[in-house]
Amino acid sequence: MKKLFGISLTSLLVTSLALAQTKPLTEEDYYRIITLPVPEGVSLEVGGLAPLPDGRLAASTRRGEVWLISNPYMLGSRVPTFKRFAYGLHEPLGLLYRANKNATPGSKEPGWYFLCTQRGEVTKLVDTDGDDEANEYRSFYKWPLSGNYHEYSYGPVLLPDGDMVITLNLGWIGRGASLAKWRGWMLKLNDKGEMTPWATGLRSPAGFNVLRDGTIFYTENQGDWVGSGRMTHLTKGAFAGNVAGLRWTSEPNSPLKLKVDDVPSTGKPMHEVAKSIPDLKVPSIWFPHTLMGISTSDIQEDTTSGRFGPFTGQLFVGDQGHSKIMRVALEKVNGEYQGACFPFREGFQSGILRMVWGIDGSMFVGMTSRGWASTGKAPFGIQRLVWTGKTPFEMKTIRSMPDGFEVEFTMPVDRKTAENPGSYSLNSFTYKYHRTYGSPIEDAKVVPIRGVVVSADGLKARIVADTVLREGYIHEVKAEGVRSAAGLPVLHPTGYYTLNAIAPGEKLTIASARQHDHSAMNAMASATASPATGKGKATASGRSTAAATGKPQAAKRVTEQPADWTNGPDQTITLTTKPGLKFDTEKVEVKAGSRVKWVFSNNDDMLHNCVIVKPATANKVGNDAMKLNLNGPKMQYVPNVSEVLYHTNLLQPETAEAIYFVAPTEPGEYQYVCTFPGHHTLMQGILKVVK
Ligand SMILES: [Cu+2]
Repeated sequence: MKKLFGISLTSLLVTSLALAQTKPLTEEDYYRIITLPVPEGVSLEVGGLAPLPDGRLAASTRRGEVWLISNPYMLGSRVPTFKRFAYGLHEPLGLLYRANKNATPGSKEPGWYFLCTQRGEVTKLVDTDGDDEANEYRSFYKWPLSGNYHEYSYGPVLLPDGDMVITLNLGWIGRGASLAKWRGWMLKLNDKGEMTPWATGLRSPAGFNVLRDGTIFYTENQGDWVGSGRMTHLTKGAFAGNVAGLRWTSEPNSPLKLKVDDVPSTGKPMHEVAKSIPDLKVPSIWFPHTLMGISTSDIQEDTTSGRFGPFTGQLFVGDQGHSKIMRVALEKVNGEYQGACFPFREGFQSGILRMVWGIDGSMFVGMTSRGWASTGKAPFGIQRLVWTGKTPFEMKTIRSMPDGFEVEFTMPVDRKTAENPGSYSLNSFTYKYHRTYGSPIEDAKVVPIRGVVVSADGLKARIVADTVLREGYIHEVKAEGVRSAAGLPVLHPTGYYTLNAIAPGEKLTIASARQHDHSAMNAMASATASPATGKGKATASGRSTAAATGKPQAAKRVTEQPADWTNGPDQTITLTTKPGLKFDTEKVEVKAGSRVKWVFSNNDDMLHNCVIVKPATANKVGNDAMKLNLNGPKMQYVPNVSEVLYHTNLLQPETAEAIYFVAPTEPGEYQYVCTFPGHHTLMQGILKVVK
C-alpha cells in the first residue's frame, strides 16, 4: 500500500513537472537583450566601445565619430542621451578610456582622455575645457597605409603593465596581403608611443583582449590559411598562421625570423605542421565554422564576480555574421591553454563587433553590418545583455581527461539520464592548413563511448572513450539526453573541445558497455539531422540518409556541356557578386525549357555558392543548409531537398563555375540563392521563367 502510494505520488509529480514545462525555457529566460534607442540621424555603426567610470558609455563609429552616451542603463525609464565627442576620424575600430596620470587636484589637466585607432594611427582625443567635446586630436603612433580597402586597424587594448596592443588587418587582393609595413601584426605600444612588434600570422584580427593574468588572446575569421574561426594565445614572437605578415620578419626589431617560404601549403592539419615549425602557434580554441558562428569578433573575460551569472572567469566571444555570442571555458594542459566553446546567446539586432562590461556587470554589445551581412537585420546598434538571475542548465565546462572528458554542469544532474552513455555522443575532426580560403571538415570520426561516471554531488560526468583520443583534433561533445535533477534538458547541449594535448592523470577502469554501435549511430544521426531532442521536427528519413552519405547530387550540377547540345546553349547567364552579400544581378529571365549555361563568378573575399530553387523556397532551402551541421562543408552547403533544382559548388574567392541545365517548363518566379550559412536572407535573386 505504502509503495503504491509512493508510485502514484511520483507519477503525480512527473505530470505536474511536465505541465510546468510545456513552454520550453529559452536563452531569453536567462539573458535578456535590451535595445538602446539611438537618436534619429545618428549612424551608430559601432567600431569601438569604452565604458566610463561615471557610468557613461562611449562609442566610436565607422563613420568616424565618437559619441558619449549618458544613462545607457536607462534607469528610471529615462532614455539615454547622446553627445558627439569627436568627428572626422578615419574608421576608428577601437576606443580606449584612460585616466590622465598628470591630472593632480588643482591642476588644469583634463582628468581623462581617449585613445582610438584610425586606419593609419592611434590618436589621442582630449577635451581640454570640459564641455564633452574633444578639442585636441593628437597623433600618438602612426603607420603606413597602401590604400587597400581591407586595411582595418583595431585597438588599443590596455595591458596590466600600462602598455597597449593594437592589430593591423591584412589588405585583400584576392588573398590576404601585407601591402604596407606591419600589416598582419599585433604591435605593442608603450605610454610614450614607442612601438615593439609583438606577433604575426594575423589575417583579420578584429577581436583581441588581455586576461587578468596578462595573457593576450586574439580571434581570427575563416579565410586563407584559416580553416575555421579560432582563438589563439599570442605570446611574443608567435606566428598565428597566415603567412602574409612574415614579409616583415627581416626588420631588425622583428621578434621572429620565420619567412613566407618556410611555411608549406600542404593541407595537412595545423597541429601536424606545427611539429616542424616551432613558431607556428596552434589555436587554443577552434570555433567550427557555421556550427558556432562564421566570423568571430571581440573577446571579454567574465570579471563580474557572478553578476553576469554562473560563468565567472570564462570568456565570451562575439560573432559578427551570426549576430551572437559564444562562451569559452579554458584550461591549461601541459602549460598551454585549450578548452571548449559553447553557444551562449543569439538574436542580437546586427553584426557584433564589440562587447564591454557595464558598471553593473551587464554587457554592452556594439554592432555594425556594413560590408558584411549578419543574421541581425538592423544596420547597427547597441544592445545590453542582462542576466535575469536564473541559472541555465548548461555544460559549464569540459575538461580533458586521460581517457576522455569530464563535463561539469551548472546544476546537479538527473543520475539516470546522466549515467547513460546513450545520452552523449563524441565526434572528432580537424581542418586543413593551407593557403586556400577556409577548409572542409577533415577526417571526422565518431568516438565510441565506453561508459560514464557521475560524481557524488551530481555536478560532473566523466565520459570515458572506448578508444585513444586524437591530439590536435576538435572534439564535439553532445549531451542531448542529459536532464537536470529538475528535469530540464541542457540549454545548449553541444560543445567543441580543442584537444591540443590530452591531460595526464589516472585512467578510470570501466568495463566496456558494448555500446559502440548504438552510440555511434546516435552520433551520426545527431551530426546529420536536426537534434533528436528539443527544437526542430525529425527530418524525413530519406533526407538524413542522403545527408549521411555526404554526396552532392550530381544531376543538379552538370559542369560540362551535355553532348547533345550540338548548337550550344540557348542562353548564357553570367552572375557575379557585389560587396555586402549580394549577387550583382537581382533578376534574370530565361525561356521555359531552354538550354541554359549559368556562369557564377565569385569575385568577393569570402565563399559563396549559387543554388537555383523552386519559387518562394529560397529561405526554406537556406535554413535547410544551416541544419546540415558537420556535413555542411562536404555537401557544399546544398541540402538534398526537392526544392533545389540546380546548383554550383561552393566557390573560393576569385573563382568561377559554369553549370548547364534545361530551364523549368513551368513559367514562374524561381529563385537563386547563396546557401552558405548566414548569406541566404540577403543573397537572393529571381529567375523569371517565361513562355
Ligand atoms: Cu554567399
